[in-house]
Amino acid sequence: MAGKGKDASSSNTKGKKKEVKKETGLGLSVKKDDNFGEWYSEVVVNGEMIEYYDISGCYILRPWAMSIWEILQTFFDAEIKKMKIKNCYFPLFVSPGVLQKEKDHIEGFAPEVAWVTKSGESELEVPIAIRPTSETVMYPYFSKWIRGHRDLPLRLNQWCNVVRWEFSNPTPFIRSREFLWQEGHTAFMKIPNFLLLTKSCFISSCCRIKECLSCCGVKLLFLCWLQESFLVLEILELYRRIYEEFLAVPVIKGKKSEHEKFAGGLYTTTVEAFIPNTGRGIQGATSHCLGQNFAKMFEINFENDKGEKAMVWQNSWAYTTRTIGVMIMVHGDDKGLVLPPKIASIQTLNESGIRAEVDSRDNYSPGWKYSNWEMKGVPLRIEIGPKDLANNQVRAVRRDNSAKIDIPMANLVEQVNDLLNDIQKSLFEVAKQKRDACIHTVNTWEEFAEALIQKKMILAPWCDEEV
Ligand code: 87F
Repeated sequence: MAGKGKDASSSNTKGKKKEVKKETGLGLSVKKDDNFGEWYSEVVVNGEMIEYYDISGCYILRPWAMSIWEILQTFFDAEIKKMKIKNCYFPLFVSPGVLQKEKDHIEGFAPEVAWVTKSGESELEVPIAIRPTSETVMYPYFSKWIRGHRDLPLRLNQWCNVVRWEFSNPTPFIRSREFLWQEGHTAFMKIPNFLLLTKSCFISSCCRIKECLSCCGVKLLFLCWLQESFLVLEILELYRRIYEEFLAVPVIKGKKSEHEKFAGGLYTTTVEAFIPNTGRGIQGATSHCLGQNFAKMFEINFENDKGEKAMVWQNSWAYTTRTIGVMIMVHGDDKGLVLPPKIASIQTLNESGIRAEVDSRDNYSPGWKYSNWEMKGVPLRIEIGPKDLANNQVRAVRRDNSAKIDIPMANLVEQVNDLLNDIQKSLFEVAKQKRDACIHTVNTWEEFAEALIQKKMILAPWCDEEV
């Protein structure tokens, strides 16, 4: 191949690196452990995930990022459909009237609500809000659509964008003013527990719920919350799978404290990740049991099978494009992105179902191309040189640990599949070891403060009571 590009991978000295960066746009100017914030900004841009935009806190998601979102979306969408959850789409705009209905819980959030006040040159008679979340948009229609117990359960989901005008330090994927998410909203009638327990399908599910709840520290409420928790925890398990099975990021399932829960609900469950470089935990996704709070506000009532008026119970749950940012922060290295095979849009060997792309650009040298794909985090690179051809083999190079493996052509599909599975597993294990090495158990306030300074993830006794 005729190459006019420079081989960035072979330039180690500082001077040379700069030269390469100027000439090719390749290479990062900072190391992950030296300046994490700067490293992250460079990785998302040079890895072609993000382009900065001229409105602060808003970012362009380039195809490389969007394809990851689509893979997560395909998985989650199929799973929720199995749970009889249906997709819908509600408008982006909220009238001030309904927003006001929810004023108690929205009070703390009000500064983040963005408003449209003008069309062209004329002021709108009534300004309209842009959804920061869709409770107020959807629940008036839940109230209209739910009449009798036969209308229940109502299980809806929407894939959309929301806008929250954040003022703290915006960060691509992690904290942006507009982001993509799915938001699920369900309404159901609460069946007395003895009825549930006579159904074998629920009995077998109990075991799973019990497990999850004990890890969240909720025990006493187990029986009476059984039914409301069921979907909440099923969704939470899907969120765990998104992080652990797709993004290879270990998470901890848990229940938020009273202080941190969604104020509009009864309790909030969460998957929490940890970023070793910052020593901070980060909320991965939440699944809420709303109880009857919104049903009261929006009068979501129905006639039960005895002809009596009753009020629905509700759940809501969401995960966002933040998932991608967490994955980048956990796996990325000094060469750029490191993408787990399951979410990488380019794997190898399309025909056998492996996502692959041939880089046949003849205006770049092989070395330039290696660095380029390393920056973009492709899990496995396959090189075929004249020697390889003569020996009827190819050379595979792993992105995660740089290992080089020669593969006979005859075993290509099988070995590549094995390698991709191994990379996926190994990324998770390495991330988990790193995370676990940061977990510190403390019993006193002094130990707590010290562990915090050392950027540890703290395991401490917790009663969730104010003293
Ligand atoms: C910002 C502005 C206005 C979060 C906000 O988690 C309102 C809100 O209600 C707001 N930021 N929230 C809480 C969202 C709760 C809930 N909504 C449905 C979810 C899951 C999906």
